[in-house]
Amino acid sequence: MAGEICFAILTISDTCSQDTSKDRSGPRLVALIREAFQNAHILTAILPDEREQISDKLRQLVAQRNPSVSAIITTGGTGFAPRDVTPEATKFLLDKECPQLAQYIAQASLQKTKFAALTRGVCGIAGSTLILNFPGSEKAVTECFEVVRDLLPHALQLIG
Ligand code: MTE
Ligand code: CU1
Repeated sequence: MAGEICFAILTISDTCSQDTSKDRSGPRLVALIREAFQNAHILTAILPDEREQISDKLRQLVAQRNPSVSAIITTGGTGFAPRDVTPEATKFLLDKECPQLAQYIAQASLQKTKFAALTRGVCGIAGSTLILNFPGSEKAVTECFEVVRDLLPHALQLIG
């Protein structure tokens, strides 16, 4: 299965979209996925904190075929700032929410830092693609990926 999986990593940040060299969490996620899923196909993109652009990109990835995208992990735009709209852009597309998964990530994150209470990230399924919203720091994506890593193979198998 590992060789077949296609992931998409979406960095969502006004700063990183203007200067892609500032993106730390996207490349970190790519490295973590490569480590966990050898031969995984990984697409990456960087977008500003614009709700419409985020939804359009997510919709395009969910509709993609050959290869179809099994999972999209977004990083950034989950907080309380006025321009943080990643969860809204994601929810708009979801067919199913996976609140227990989001809660499990939150629970594990809160063991690391109380500031984990300041993310609003959601998890859910759109079409046959799992979408996970992670916060926008290298530390946070490392902690959040650690939580989902062992769940992903079975989760993706169930989605089909
Ligand atoms: N979750 C984990 N696991 N580790 C972290 O360091 N940082 C928090 C939170 N979630 C953090 C975390 C902080 S400080 C913020 S402001 C929110 O994620 C929102 O981050 P974002 O706006 O970059 O998405
Ligand atoms: Cu913060």
